[in-house]
Amino acid sequence: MKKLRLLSLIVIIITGIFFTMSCNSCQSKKEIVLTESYVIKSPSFNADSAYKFVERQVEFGSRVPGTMAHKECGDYLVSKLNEFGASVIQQRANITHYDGQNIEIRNIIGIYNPDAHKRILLFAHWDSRPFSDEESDPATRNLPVAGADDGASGVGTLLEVARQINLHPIDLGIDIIFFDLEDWGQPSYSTEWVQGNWWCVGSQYWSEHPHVENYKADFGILLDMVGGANATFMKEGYSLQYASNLVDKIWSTALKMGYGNYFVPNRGGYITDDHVQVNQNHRAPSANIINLKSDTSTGFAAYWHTQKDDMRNIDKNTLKAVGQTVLEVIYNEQVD
Ligand code: AHN
Ligand code: ZN
Repeated sequence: MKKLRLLSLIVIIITGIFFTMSCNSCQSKKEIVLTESYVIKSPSFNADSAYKFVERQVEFGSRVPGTMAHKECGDYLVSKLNEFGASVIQQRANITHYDGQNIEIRNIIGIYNPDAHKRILLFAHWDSRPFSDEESDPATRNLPVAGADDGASGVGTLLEVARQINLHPIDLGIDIIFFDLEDWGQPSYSTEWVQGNWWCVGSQYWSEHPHVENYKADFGILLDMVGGANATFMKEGYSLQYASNLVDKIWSTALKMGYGNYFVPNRGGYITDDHVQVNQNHRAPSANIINLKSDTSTGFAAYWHTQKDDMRNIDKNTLKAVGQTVLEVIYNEQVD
């Protein structure tokens, strides 16, 4: 915090010098050029650290519920949240999926300042999709995705946020939830469609059975596919419908910090994602930061739900833009 204040002071002094200099010249030109300088309040988000958290998850293998990789990665996420000073609650439940299969879900929740009234909810899904149904080759489309971007990027970013919160404590309540079973919706090549909500099952379960009775947060932020190079975070439909002020806050914060090339002003479509049930069950007005594309047939990055969603697509600059924006939004909130 001391370093941060010193940095802020230096920025203010430099700005002051600049103003004094520009005013000398403005007397002759008779105009004042106001340069906007934004002083960052949050600790620095370390993208190298976040990248390693993404990589570590991918190393376990596809985190498909029911597999060893899923179990081991879940244990890893619990241990990291503990290491970063959060109290951890795990939520387990059995659900029946569209094919009649019984699946155990495991939502992992890290809590800071459990008694604080003002709370922010941060979430991402940690499971991987069991098929690569956007592959055209029938030989590969039944293989699970590596899920570097689709899953691991959001979780890795939030682990780095947790690490920073531990290093720079705040008074706000923060709840970080890693939702399970987001990505086992029926494959796009299905011929029989079973009626039901098969996407976002972990968040659906939590929204109906929160870890704390009558749980509510002041707002929530979902990170989904936040690691791709040149990602474009369009303003997603449900986010604007349920949490337009929050969308403004996030996007304007990103813009002020120079991340306007990622947080674009475009309006995106309505995406069925973990924030929908959180919003509908009034747990928190929530926005989705998700990489949306207008030049692909799916509306997502070209590698989405294919065998190509691996570490080669993960770009530290994107992780930095998202992580620093989330931290800045958090550290600008005041406890009232
Ligand atoms: C659908 O395409 C229905 N939902 C996108 C949500 C998602 C899938 N995010 C990651 N994988
Ligand atoms: Zn997916």
